[in-house]
Amino acid sequence: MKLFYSPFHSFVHKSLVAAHEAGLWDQIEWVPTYPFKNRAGEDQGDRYSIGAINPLNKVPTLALDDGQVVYGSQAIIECLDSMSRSGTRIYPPAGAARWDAITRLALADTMFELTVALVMEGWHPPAQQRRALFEWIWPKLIRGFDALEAAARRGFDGFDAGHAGMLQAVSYLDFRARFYEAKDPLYPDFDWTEGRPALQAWWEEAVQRPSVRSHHGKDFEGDDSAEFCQAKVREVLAAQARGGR
Ligand SMILES: N[C@@H](CCC(=O)N[C@@H](CS)C(=O)NCC(=O)O)C(=O)O
Repeated sequence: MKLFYSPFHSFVHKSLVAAHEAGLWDQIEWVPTYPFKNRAGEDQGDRYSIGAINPLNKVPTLALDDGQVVYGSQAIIECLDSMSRSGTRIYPPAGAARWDAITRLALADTMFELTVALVMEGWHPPAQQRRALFEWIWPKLIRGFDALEAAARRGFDGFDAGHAGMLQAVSYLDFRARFYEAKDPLYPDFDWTEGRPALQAWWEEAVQRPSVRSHHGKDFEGDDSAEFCQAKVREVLAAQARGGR
């Protein structure tokens, strides 16, 4: 199977965490995809577009060997979890633990997407940035971090899909990841660790997991050309054609 994803390893990717936890790391062909190089005016048009296999043209996107495409990171990690070869499952069975895990996943993933929106807004010159957007998003992020701190204080039992989402969301906003540098008009020096010792302690332990160390902080080595990406899109389309999809 192929995973189309952006190989910036300064933050934790939950789909890579899920693949590693499931013992599927070696079953995956990594296809570097840079969705924002598709923006008009930057780079060369749609060189990395995966719109032919995912109408949203978003990463991550998983393509199974029979051509079935799974997108939406929650769908991807649930799919990987269902194929686990390691015996580890990050989706608990139906019940309180599952509702807690998928609710934390929803929180973390929304925090991640809101941070993506801030990053994109930050690409505009300061005078053109919409202050109202920052004023709308920041209270959600701060309450979100506070909710994660409260959850960490109550304590966690094991490692689940929500934790994978937390690793991604927290690391993406972290100033050390350099995705969101000190240029925010409201919180230029935001440091999520301040006043959140339980979350920080959880983070420091969680990043030691082999599934995180597999990629976090490591440069991607391999072909990340647009030609490679497009060749892999064509392979997915060919598999779909063979299967009558
Ligand atoms: N809901 C999606 C969000 C994924 C997402 O926001 N991906 C971004 C990269 S960080 C993307 O591909 N953006 C390209 C675009 O929106 O055109 C998921 O969880 O998979």
